[in-house]
Amino acid sequence: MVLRKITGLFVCALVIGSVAFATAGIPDPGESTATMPNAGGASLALFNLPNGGGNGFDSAQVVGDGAAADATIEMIVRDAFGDIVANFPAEDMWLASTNSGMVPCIGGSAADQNTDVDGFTTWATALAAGGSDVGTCEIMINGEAVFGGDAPFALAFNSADISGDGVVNLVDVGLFSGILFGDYDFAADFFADGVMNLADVGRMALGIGAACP
Ligand SMILES: [Ca+2]
Ligand SMILES: [Ca+2]
Repeated sequence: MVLRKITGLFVCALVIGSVAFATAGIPDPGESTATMPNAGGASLALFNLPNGGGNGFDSAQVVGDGAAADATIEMIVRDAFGDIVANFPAEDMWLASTNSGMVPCIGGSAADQNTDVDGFTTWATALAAGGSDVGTCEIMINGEAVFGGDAPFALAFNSADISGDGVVNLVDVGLFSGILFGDYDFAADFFADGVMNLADVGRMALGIGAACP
C-alpha cells in the first residue's frame, strides 16, 4: 500500500516534470536540426542589402578567397519528443549573428517559408539586412538558438548598409571610402576575396538607395 502510494507520487512527479519541460508541437532547439549541406566546411560570406537585393544563399563566397559557394541552410523542426512540427510560421524562425553586427530589417532574416508537412524549411533567398559580422550565424526558433545538426554556422555577413541603419546612403559611401583607401575591413569587402577593389565598388554602387521595405 505504502509502496503503491510512493509509486503513484513518483509517476505524478514525472508527468508534471514532462509538462513543465516539454510540450508537443512546440519546437525544441536540440531536437530541431539545421544544416548547410553544400558549404563543404568552408567559412562563408554573404552580401546583403536592406531591400533584399543582395545575394541569395547559393551565391555566397568563401571568406578571404572569393570563390563561389552555396550557403543554403536547411532545417527540420521537431518538438521535444522528436516529432515533426509542421506549418510552423516562417516569421518565428530567423537568423542572427553572434555579435549582432548583422542587422535585419523587420522580418528580414526569417525563414523562406513555414515548415512543410515534413517540418522542413530553408534559408535560400536573399536576406533584407544591413551591418556586418564575422562571427557565427545562429538559427533562432522562438528566440532560442538551435543547437541540433551543425548550427551555428561559419557564415559572415556584410552589406552596403555599412552603418546598419536600414538604408544605403552617403553615410555608408563615406564609410566605404574610408575603408577603400584605409585599412582593410571585412565590413566593406562585399566581394569577399580579402582585398578592396573594383568588385567591391561595384556592389557598393549597386546598393545605393536601397532601404528596408
Ligand atoms: Ca546606412
Ligand atoms: Ca573584395
